[in-house]
Amino acid sequence: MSTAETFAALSRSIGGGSGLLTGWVGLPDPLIAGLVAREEVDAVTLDMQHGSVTIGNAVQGIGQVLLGGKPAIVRIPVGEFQTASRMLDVGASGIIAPMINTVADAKLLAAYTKFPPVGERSWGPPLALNVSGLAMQDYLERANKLTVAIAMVETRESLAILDDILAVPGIDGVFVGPSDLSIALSSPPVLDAGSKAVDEMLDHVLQRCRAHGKAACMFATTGARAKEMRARGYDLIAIGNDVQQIRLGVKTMVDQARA
Ligand code: 3PY
Ligand code: MG
Repeated sequence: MSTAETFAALSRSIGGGSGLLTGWVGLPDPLIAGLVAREEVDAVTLDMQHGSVTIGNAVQGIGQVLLGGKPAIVRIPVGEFQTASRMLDVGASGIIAPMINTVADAKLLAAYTKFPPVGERSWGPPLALNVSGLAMQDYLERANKLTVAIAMVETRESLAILDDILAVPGIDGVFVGPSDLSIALSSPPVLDAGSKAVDEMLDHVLQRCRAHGKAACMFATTGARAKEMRARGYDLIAIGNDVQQIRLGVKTMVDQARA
C-alpha cells in the first residue's frame, strides 16, 4: 500500500460493523507507535489525553505509524480542539475527542476537524498534503471525507444527548470510554469497564450509531472483550494500551521463567 492509501484506509474501511482494531500508545517515544503499527492492527492511536504524548511526539509518531503501514489516530486532550486541527495537518487519519458532554462540544469538534462548509478548519496542512499525495485544492475538497472525527461518550450527560451528538454534521461516530462510563453509572463510583450497566449502554450506543449511519467505537481492556465487540458489530475497537501490553509481556516471560 502506498502512504496515500494507508492514510485513506481508516475512512475507507470504518463502518457497517468493520471491527477494526487499533493499537493504543501513550508512551512518548514515536518508535513505540511504529513498533505497534507493524503488528496485525488496523490503526494506531496516539493518546494525548492520558498518555504522555506531546505535540512533537505525536507528529513523529504519526510518521512512524504511517511508515509501519497503518493509519494514525490521535486522541486529543479534553477540550483542546485546536490540537485536533494540528494533528490532521500533520497527517492523522482520525481524531478521538474525550468527554464530549454537550452538543456545543460536538459542534466544536466538527468545526476544528472539517473544512467549510461543514466546519471551520483553518487551512494549512503541510504534512497532510505530503502524506495524502493530494494537490492543495484536491485536499481541500476531499479532506472532510478522508479523515474521521469521533466524539467520546463516557458520561451520563453525553449518553442523554447521544442522538444529538450523532446528528451533528461532521461527527463521523462515537467512541465509548467504558472506564469513565462505569464510574459515571455507579454510586458510589466503581471502576468496572465490563459492568452490566456499561454493557447495556454499549448495545444502546451501537444501535443509535447504526440508526444514524455513523461509526460505533469503543475501548476494550482485553483481547477477549475486543473479540466480543467485533462480534457485536462495533466498527473500531482499541485493544488495551502499550503500557499494559509491555507489562503483560514482561510478566508472562518472568512467570514462565520462574514456573
Ligand atoms: C475510558 O474507558 O474512559 C477511556 O477513556 C478509554 O481510554
Ligand atoms: Mg475516558
